[in-house]
Amino acid sequence: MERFLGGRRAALQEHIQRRQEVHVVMGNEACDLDSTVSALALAYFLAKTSVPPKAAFIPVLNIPRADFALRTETTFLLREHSIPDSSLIFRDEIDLAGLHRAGLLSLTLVDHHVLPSTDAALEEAVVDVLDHRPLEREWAPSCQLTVELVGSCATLVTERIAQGPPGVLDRTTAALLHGTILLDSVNLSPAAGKVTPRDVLCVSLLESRFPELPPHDSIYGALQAAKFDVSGLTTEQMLRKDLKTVSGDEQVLAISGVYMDIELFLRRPGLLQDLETFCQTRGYSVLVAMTVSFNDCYEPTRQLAVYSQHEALRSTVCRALEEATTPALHLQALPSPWPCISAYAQGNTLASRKKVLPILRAALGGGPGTAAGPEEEAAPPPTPMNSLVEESPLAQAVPPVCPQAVLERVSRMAAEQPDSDK
Ligand SMILES: [Mn+2]
Repeated sequence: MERFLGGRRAALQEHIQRRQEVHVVMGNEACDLDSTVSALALAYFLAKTSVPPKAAFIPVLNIPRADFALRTETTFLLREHSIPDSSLIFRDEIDLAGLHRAGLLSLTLVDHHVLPSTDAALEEAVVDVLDHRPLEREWAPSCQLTVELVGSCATLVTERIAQGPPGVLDRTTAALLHGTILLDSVNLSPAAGKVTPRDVLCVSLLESRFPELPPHDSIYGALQAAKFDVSGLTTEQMLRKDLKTVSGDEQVLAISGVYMDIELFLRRPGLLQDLETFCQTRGYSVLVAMTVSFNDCYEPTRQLAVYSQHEALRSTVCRALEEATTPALHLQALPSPWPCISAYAQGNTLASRKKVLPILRAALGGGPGTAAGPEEEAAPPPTPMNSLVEESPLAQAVPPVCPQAVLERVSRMAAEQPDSDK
């Protein structure tokens, strides 16, 4: 696998130059671990088994390279298996529309089967679909369809590989698929309601071929921890990882979920400059950082930092938060080292971002009618995960230092939230 990926860029160039077929395997725009691993593993399998192998099989990560650092569980797992970022090909590094116009493109979709309208032209190039969500649209009979409601698309890829000739699966591919199925199925926990017998079977199959694969709890705990590990991110990346905006009549306010204690956040080197640049380049008048961290008893703590260069606007937003009654946030002012940042401990730890958003919207003068405005959340959130700041399966998850406690809680939460992200 490592060698295969390392050679993709050269193979792509060569095929373009010689006007030979380029067969792209691509996941969805959220580009979560499942989409990434499914694309890598299936492209590898197709390259190994296609006869004659005249097409270049190219796995494509369906995000710009600049967003990859935010997929911390993916960067973690690939790093564990010595796959460098440099051998990955991202959406902004390949001209799919151009390849298609030149008649060179075949497309296999994994982990989704509805292309966004901006990619509608690529539909004609689709030859194969592997997805694990309910079929939403028809495809031409010439297109191979594998749409099965299992816990992870990686399960369908594993099954495809298992049905193929023996000896194709290598240790790295197996480990990537194994970790992905465990993460998506909430560690095969029936209580979480994600796992199916086929996911379990694929995990056993991978383990029977590679008995040295790590125990479920350790790999699941490590991936779950990596998902929320922002220690390697810049302030800008941290703010972008889990970002939503609300628009008032004239102002745009951003609210970011930040997974660290507010005191540490406020003391980040270069914070003010980073906040100013972040808001200026994106046109935000106010930025609210909702930090989520955990105490020794694994209870979540929520804190708020309100930043704005416009003092009157910051005061307006702060007052709205302080005086909110539906719900009351029970804010307590915290010392802030910066005059343009107001900081609070949020006594009402149950008030997730979903509850705080309407308060902020009202403060900006936007009526309830703007709630579903197209300007809000027009782009998919950069990180495909159940945010800790939302009411999600992980909303009250413990920090993943204690795998048992995590598993137990996550399973319980996930079971209560059947509509969480895939
Ligand atoms: Mn998936």
